[in-house]
Amino acid sequence: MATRNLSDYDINSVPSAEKMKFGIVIAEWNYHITSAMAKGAIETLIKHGCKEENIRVKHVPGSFELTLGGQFFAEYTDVDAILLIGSVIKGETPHFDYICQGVTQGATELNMKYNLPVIFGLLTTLNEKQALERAGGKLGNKGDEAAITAIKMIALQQELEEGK
Ligand code: RBF
Repeated sequence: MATRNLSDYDINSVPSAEKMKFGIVIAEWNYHITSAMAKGAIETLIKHGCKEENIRVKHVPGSFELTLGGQFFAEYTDVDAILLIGSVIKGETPHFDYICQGVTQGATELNMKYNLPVIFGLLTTLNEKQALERAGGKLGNKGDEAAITAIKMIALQQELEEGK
């Protein structure tokens, strides 16, 4: 099966992000990868109308800390969505599985607990090459995908809140 390019989307299907506020949590592990993902996410949000001052960026040490970083955003700020950006690369120990499982579970719980879009921008790859390919390389940028997902989920929430 061909892998989808993460930066390909129907531009007309994306609502305006002009009035939306975003929090981005970036893991410092594999920072050459996560910073490229965050750059993609920020550029995509701005491309769709988001104002720079409505994007707040914070860092956490590793992907395992993304969940709590996201919770801090949900508790202490008025953002409309939170993007969790991390890159976990499989090593020789089972650490990979525990971290991926922890973040997946954690992100899901934040979505439910706060009724807020918390976007899973986590690359879980077998090696660095696969991660680079998905962080602005030949398979696009998962940061772009996370940004588009955040905009769409906020728009969906607002639509239903307004009874549409
Ligand atoms: N954090 C990541 O974001 N990506 C990784 O690939 C990653 N690999 C790790 C491998 C090992 C053996 C350890 C001990 C930690 C790793 N972490 C990684 C850091 C982890 O997410 C977390 O920051 C630390 O375990 C401290 O809670």
